[in-house]
Amino acid sequence: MELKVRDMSCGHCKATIEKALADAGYDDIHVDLAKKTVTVEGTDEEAVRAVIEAKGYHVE
Ligand SMILES: [Cu+2]
Repeated sequence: MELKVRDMSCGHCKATIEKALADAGYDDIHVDLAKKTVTVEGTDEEAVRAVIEAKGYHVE
């Protein structure tokens, strides 16, 4: 799935979100800072959203 996370702005944001999702057991994580998107394997959008929002970011 692909989620829009507009408040990612730099490599630190990218690393934080990648690590949080990896720690939560997700694979194939791709963060695109230019497009402000997070792509990850899986179908439970609410669960992925919770992981990202726990780090202080906002998923649209
Ligand atoms: Cu940042």
